[in-house]
Amino acid sequence: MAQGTILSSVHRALSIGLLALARVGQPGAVVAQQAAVQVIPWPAQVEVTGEPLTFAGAPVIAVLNPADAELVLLAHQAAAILAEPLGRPGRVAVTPGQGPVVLLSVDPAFPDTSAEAYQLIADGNGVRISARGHAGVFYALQTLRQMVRPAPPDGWTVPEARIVDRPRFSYRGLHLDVSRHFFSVTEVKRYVDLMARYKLNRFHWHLTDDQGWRIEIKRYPRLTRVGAYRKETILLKNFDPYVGDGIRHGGFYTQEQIREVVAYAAERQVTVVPEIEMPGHALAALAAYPELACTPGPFEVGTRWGVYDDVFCPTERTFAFLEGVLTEVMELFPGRYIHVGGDEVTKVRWHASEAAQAVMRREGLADEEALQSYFMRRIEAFLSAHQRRLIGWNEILQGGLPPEAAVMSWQGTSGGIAAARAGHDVIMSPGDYLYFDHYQGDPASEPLAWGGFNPLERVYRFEPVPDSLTAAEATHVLGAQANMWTEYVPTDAQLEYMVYPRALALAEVVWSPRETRNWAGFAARLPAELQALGRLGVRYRSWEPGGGVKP
Ligand code: TNX
Repeated sequence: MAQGTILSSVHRALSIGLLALARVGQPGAVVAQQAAVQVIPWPAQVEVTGEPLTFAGAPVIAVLNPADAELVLLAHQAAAILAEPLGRPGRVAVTPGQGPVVLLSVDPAFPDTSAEAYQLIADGNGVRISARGHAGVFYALQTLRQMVRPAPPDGWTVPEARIVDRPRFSYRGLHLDVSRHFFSVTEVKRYVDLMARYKLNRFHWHLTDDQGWRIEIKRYPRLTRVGAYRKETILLKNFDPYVGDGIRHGGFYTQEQIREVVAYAAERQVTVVPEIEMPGHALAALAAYPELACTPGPFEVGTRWGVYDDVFCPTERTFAFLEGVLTEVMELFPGRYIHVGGDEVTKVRWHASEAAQAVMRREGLADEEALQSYFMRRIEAFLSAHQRRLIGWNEILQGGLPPEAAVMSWQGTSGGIAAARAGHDVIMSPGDYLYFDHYQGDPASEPLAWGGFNPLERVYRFEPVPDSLTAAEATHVLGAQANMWTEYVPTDAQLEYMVYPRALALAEVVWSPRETRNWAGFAARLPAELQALGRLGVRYRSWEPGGGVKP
């Protein structure tokens, strides 16, 4: 079906349903000020076609395809989404009825083939949203949420506009480390909910690390019974001499809770990418099962930050264990990518271990770097055999990697460039732009952070596709992701302070067309959205110079 046919069928549905148009009054001065469309991330095409429109009564949300259960669910989500700016929910009518209508439709012949693309038309008939996929409808609603305002006494107003939108990148990620500090299911859901508002669609859940194992694995109950708790946490950056706080810290998610989060995310068009760290950052697992290490142990769950020498030993026992873990992980997470870490693996134990050296001899591996590559190839083969794809931090490139494996470039973009040139898919996640554990202002007036300096504007200026890539190589850049490591982020309030508003800058980097990106425009649109976040109780950081307020 051509676009014109879709539109005319939408028009037909509307003219049946909209006998009484509820457009009231002339746009007044207040309404006129709202004429500018204020949306983050900025859409691909925005055309303001007239004066702001004002409608009486609550918006009636209708669907063009009432047999489509997922679309009907979206209509109910729409009622809640619009309640936020309007202060009261819209009314859901499954088929168009009377009154100003927000009409949702999914059309397999929608001209843009991306399931995330959509069109939104606001005119005297109301608002018409169409898309090829449900994701597109969801994103249109996030756009609309930012466009509507209440119009006293009981109505609403929206700029008359036509928006045609699609994401620049398919992978738009935000990460959360729940190992260094544990965050409850409630906070994790809120994290996902907030990211979905800005059309971010991949939640990278860093579930295991030296300082805590956070996912229940039924085959290996000691992972959470022992590995989910540390006896204390290092105080500040007090490495020398070490001083701990003496307070036990921990927690984990049951498989039921994981399923709950995965389903919650799916309803918001977010895919969860779980990370199970190997062969390094594994001390919590070794505390639970010391036989997986190259030395006898015993080990205790990490209480300080940084890199530990005790890593998984590359034995058959370890591979059997990890395959058991990954089997349960794959049952819980339906997404294509399974993140297996691979970063910061010291080779001290492997070098001194007879078992590790025997594997090197057996496999004809020249050195311990080649042994790590062998380790990753074994895991990759296992995941591939189960139709999943391995993703890991850029160190997995060392020593060679199967072409299907994807690379997350954290040490600058060079790992990503090398990976794209070698034909791997890449997610850009460089520390010097996209690490949200870095400072946002003068450390003297900020809460203690890891280091670095990534203020809002720097995040905004990140460009995921390096100029040095050819057009063909650039197609391997699937998107970008910001990482939230939580060594120095012990509370929900501080988490939100570190992530907002930087996640809004990230959203525009990964969604909006490169040529529309404009810092001044973003900064002008930001206050309205900060107000919206404030209404939700999000403890974001004020981004003006000197605006840091400790949470
Ligand atoms: C490096 S980024 C790490 C993390 C730390 C982070 C702190 C990466 C793959 N590894 O384990 O939390 O630095 O910024």
